[in-house]
Amino acid sequence: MMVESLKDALLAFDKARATEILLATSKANNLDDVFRLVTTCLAQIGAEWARGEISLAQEYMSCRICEEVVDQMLPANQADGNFEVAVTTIDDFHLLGKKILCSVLKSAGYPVFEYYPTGDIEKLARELATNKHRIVMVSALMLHTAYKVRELRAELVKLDFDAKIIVGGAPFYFDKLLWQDVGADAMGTEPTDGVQFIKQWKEKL
Ligand code: B12
Repeated sequence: MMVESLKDALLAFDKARATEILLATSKANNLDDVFRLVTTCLAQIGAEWARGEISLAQEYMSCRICEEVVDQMLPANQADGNFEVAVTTIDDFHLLGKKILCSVLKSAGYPVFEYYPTGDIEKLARELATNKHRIVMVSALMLHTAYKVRELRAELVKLDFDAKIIVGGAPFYFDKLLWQDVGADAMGTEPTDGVQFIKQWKEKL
């Protein structure tokens, strides 16, 4: 119901209506519900675009509107710890999920080092090892970028750097075993899963 209303508003480029729906969701529930609503709605919009039912402009604008509204709702940065977590995409310019994830981690008190989309996996691995990022979160929205996690793992092994890799994003939800296949240590479906994994692993690293 909410998904349909939001989708209608987004596809009509009706930012005011989309804002109303997202604000009502955040008041009635909590931010996790807002993130879930946005993710579900944009997944449907992506599927409609893939079937040729809507234009790329509608898909793009839907994401932009969500980004603008969600930006105003994201929790404040509370990060003051010294355990830094790395968050990245690999050659993937779908950045909204990563932005939300970083914000949730910071609000939970974990400083985040954000790596920007790069195709140079060897360099990324070197930087992760040099900066001693023992927990690396990768957001991947396309199948071929999800497979790049396997290359990242191989590069980290070459450097003899043991990091925990947690992945999230559409390809991992379509194929529930993909995270194991690409050599990740875990998969999260919600940004708060990232927080849980840090709590679970931090002491052991
Ligand atoms: C918006 C969108 C775009 C926008 C992106 C704008 C931007 N600045 O981000 C634009 C129009 C630019 C775009 C471009 C493309 N896109 Co696009 N896009 C989407 C769409 C509709 C929504 C993505 C999104 O923002 N979702 C909302 C966010 C909030 O959700 P999320 O990222 O999943 O994140 C949430 C959770 O997953 C979780 N999470 C995410 N990561 C992680 C990580 C961890 C560790 C944890 C714990 C949690 C977590 O937290 C978030 C909040 O809850 C998806 C559809 C889909 N199914 O996702 C297609 C989709 C990803 N795109 C697709 C494609 C094909 C493309 C293009 C190749 C199209 C083209 N021919 O040009 C390009 C490639 C761009 C590139 N090089 O990266 C395909 C990929 C298919 C595949 N098999 O790989 C999809 C699935 C659409 C489809 N159904 O076909 N896209």
